[in-house]
Amino acid sequence: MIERTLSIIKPDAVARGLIGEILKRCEAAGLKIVAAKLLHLSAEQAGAFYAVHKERPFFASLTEYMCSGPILVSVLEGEAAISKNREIMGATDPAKAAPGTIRRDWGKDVEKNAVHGSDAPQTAQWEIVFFFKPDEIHSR
Ligand code: IDP
Ligand code: MG
Repeated sequence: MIERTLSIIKPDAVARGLIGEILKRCEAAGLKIVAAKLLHLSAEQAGAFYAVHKERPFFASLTEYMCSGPILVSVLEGEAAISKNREIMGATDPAKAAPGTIRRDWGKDVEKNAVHGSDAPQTAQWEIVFFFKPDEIHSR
């Protein structure tokens, strides 16, 4: 089934000049970039995006990190896009991520792990709407 998923290249990866390398992996996996923009989140926006984690001990540090610099948010579209993107991202902790995954190659630690990807159809839908208006998404 053709799906859409939300991808974020996080501040540490943008700062290290990895936008091109990471998007190349997405395209190589058959995921089309149907929307994209560079944003610098406010603390309020980062908190709202990660609201599901607000009781976790790492919430304050995570939201501070996510607004520490610009991020690249994009919508990826393709066959099983949600699980395919999670697959090329690798496990949350780069040290536990499979060889050849984005997080294994470029994540610094369990927090600064280079990328975000939606984890299910419902979250993908919510996360895409969080960042994009319908007319900013261009299927092709
Ligand atoms: P995911 O990004 O692989 O879906 P989640 O459990 O949804 O992982 O966590 C969201 C984000 O919170 C992670 O990508 C990472 O940046 C951060 N995070 C998760 N677990 C930890 C932790 O144990 N310490 C610090 N940050 C964490
Ligand atoms: Mg998650």
